[in-house]
Amino acid sequence: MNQERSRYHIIDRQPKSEDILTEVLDGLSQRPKRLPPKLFYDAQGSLLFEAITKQPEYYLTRAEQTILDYIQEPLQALVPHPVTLIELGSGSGAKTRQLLRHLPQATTYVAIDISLDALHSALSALSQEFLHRQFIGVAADYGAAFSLPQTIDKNPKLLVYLGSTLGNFDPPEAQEFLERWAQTLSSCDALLIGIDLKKQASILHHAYNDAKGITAAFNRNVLARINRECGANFPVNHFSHHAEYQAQNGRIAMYLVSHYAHRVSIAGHEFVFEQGERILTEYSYKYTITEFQSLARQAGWIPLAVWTDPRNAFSLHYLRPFPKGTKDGIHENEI
Ligand code: SAH
Ligand code: AVI
Repeated sequence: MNQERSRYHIIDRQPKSEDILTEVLDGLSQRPKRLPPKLFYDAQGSLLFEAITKQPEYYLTRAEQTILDYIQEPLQALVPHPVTLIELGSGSGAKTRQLLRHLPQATTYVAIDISLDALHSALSALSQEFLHRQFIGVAADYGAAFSLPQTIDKNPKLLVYLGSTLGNFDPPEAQEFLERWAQTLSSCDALLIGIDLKKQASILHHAYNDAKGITAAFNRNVLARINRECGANFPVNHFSHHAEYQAQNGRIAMYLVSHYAHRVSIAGHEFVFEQGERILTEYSYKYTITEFQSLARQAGWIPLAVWTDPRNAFSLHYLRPFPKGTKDGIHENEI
């Protein structure tokens, strides 16, 4: 046990329950009511997400893993030697395992995830498989003001953000998020990011409405979590999962729909629900390759490579920050 513990180190900067309560009260005071998707990922939610990735309808994970496998050689050549991998929203670490196998030059791996349970199980497994690498976990909200641990080495960095998790931000927030990382990193560093592609609406619809109802359970679990952690009394089984593709915005929108009119109390605050009223729990934006590259450029990144799976369902992009003091990667005195 001690030996296992010593193989990785976790810095716990998880949001506190009062911060979660504040976000819940703020979100439910908006019209329409909303809850931030980061609340999905308690221990149970992380397991349910893993189960989603195994559903036949949820093509995203398999498509991205296919790409990761077939780009082993070009990726190894593009990525600096040695390199520190910094992964945002690492989840179960299944894709990290592929990356660590493909990138022997990755001497240090830093995982940043809001779910402490997911971090422990991923880092425990990875650190037992890759004995000669350094493993650090940071349990934190990467959307809040966030700094990298001071203890990480000075090697060039590869920021890794997979699963199309960027799509859970609205495009302006996504741009701001990418801008923040472009400013934090240097022009020797790089970003490897997975982005789900726009496609036929029915494929997207089924991916977020799987036949076994795992996505529905994942969606409803957020209410069970709020009941437990914020002292609320949501009648969880009286909310239905609803996910639809909103083509005009290029996004999946996921809601919880109240079956009847009722009141919910949360830590002494009361919220009225009408019959059929919806809580927005998640957007999942889809991009074309050109749309994503244009967003990334506006955020200070130069696209260097992009790969897709054989069905063109998913894209994986490799980018570098613009050198400091340049615009669009061109020195200002050259413009
Ligand atoms: N990268 C994995 C997991 C994607 S699921 C994959 O591609 O399969 C999204 C992951 O991001 C979860 O592990 C979740 O806990 C984490 N996450 C979501 N919002 C977050 C936030 N604001 N800060 C840190 N981690 C977050
Ligand atoms: C983590 N994120 C990219 C997933 C997605 O597809 O937007 C979360 C998810 N929501 C429902 N199914 C999966």
